[in-house]
Amino acid sequence: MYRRRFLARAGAAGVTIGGAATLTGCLDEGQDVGMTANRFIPDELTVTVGDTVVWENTSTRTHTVTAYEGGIPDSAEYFASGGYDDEVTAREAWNGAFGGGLENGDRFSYAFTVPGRYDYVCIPHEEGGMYATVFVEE
Ligand SMILES: [Cu+2]
Repeated sequence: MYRRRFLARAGAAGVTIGGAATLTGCLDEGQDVGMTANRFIPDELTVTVGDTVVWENTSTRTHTVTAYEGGIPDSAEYFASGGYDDEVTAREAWNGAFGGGLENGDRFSYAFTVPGRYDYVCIPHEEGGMYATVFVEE
């Protein structure tokens, strides 16, 4: 259900999902989600269980990919750039020494093994609305 809706919208935006996602002028092969100064591109992505999503910082600002602990399925393993085990630790690390920060060209990946909805955020740009969602289908 999500996939169809996403693809319909993605088509308009020029995004192709399927092994390698591309967004002209932003994403290169092998990346699924890129980043502008204050956005994840695309901000909604639908994948299948078992898929690995690759984020790449395609901007010149430092960003994080940090899952909302209450925004992922209960049985899913927590994820955050920097490899932190939970959201509190990820936020403390960022606030303390920019832990988990992705610089231009840095990548972060996560293999989705549990279906459901995953909401995540960029800690330094949360107030600017830099958060996004991955939908994982069976
Ligand atoms: Cu950011």
